[in-house]
Amino acid sequence: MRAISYAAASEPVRPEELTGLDFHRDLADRYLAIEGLEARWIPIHREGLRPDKETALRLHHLLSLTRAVEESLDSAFRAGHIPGTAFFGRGNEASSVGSAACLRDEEWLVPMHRNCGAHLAKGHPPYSIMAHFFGRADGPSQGRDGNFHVGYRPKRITQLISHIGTMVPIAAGVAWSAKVRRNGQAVLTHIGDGGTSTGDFHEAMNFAAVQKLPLVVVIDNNQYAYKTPPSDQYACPTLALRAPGYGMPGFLIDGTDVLVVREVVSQALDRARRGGGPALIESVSMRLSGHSVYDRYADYADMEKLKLWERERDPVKRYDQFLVEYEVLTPEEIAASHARARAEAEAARDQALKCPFPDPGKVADGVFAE
Ligand SMILES: Cc1ncc(C[n+]2csc(CCOP(=O)(O)OP(=O)(O)O)c2C)c(N)n1
Ligand SMILES: [Mg+2]
Repeated sequence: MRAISYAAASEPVRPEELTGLDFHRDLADRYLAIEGLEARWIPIHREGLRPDKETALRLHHLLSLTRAVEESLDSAFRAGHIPGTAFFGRGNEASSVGSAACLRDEEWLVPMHRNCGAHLAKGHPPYSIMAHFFGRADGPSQGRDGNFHVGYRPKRITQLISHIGTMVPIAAGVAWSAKVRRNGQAVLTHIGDGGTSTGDFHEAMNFAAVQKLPLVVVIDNNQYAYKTPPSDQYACPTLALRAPGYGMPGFLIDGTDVLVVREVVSQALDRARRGGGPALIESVSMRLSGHSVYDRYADYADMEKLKLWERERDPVKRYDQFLVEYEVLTPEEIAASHARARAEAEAARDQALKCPFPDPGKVADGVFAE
């Protein structure tokens, strides 16, 4: 499966074929690639996506660790250890891990508030994430901010600005810097389906296309923006169709399959590194928990649909099943990997709970330029 060189893969799709897309049904064994005015369905050959054992274990660890870190944080919130609120990316693990795992150490990740897996895949240690959530001195913001409003400079992960949409121009700026420096690096950023309705998003996409920046933008379409479903958010059948309007290739993929995400994102990053310009990838998943820990999801969500996605498109379970079906790992190896991830997350949580709170006298340190 080669995502970018798809020309001979299938007949071009007629525009009317895209109306009434059903993300659960229509992305089960293929994805959509759009270049210029042509869109094509690319069949997914799962055998061709089979990772070697070392890669398989690494991806498994990251997916499982993401789930375990968020579950540990959730229980810590309920025990009163997290001030304010918390957002989790349950359902989004494959999109976060599969994309950020493609970045090189020296490249920048510009994540959003549901990309715990991207932080972990880029190397942000669970202890640092936990200390941040608990407002402790060892957190990157030393108690000044909360939840995934966090970056991690040693691993080139930018700090999040709360206002939805504002990080896309920043990602474009980082990519512009890479282009000016001719350092061969690409930049990866994530944005939500709701975030694509902001002016900042459009400005950044246009700028990135005009300047041919090495930027890969992943839209994590988790089918809700707080309570707003896609039908009340945008009128095009897929957000990937915006890509040709900006002048870049677009992809619509199943974002719950870590190997599909990894394949398409790595192709787009390679193209960007070679000077081919930006790409837009709509990665579809389902937000499997409420908007935040306070949200009463069942009050407004289509619970039948949610249960279907939970049963058939849970990224962690799906990858477990793939690994067994394609005989990459044994069920025992998978169970051991889950146990390791859980132990790592819980050890990080326990250690972070022992970390002192910041010294109040240092609250202004680093805030103003000397
Ligand atoms: C400009 C702006 N408006 C509102 C908010 C409050 N808010 C935070 S997350 C969110 C939902 C965003 O939805 P989406 O972009 O789909 O991302 P998701 O939360 O679904 O991952 C909202 C409304 C905000 N942070 N910034
Ligand atoms: Mg959303």
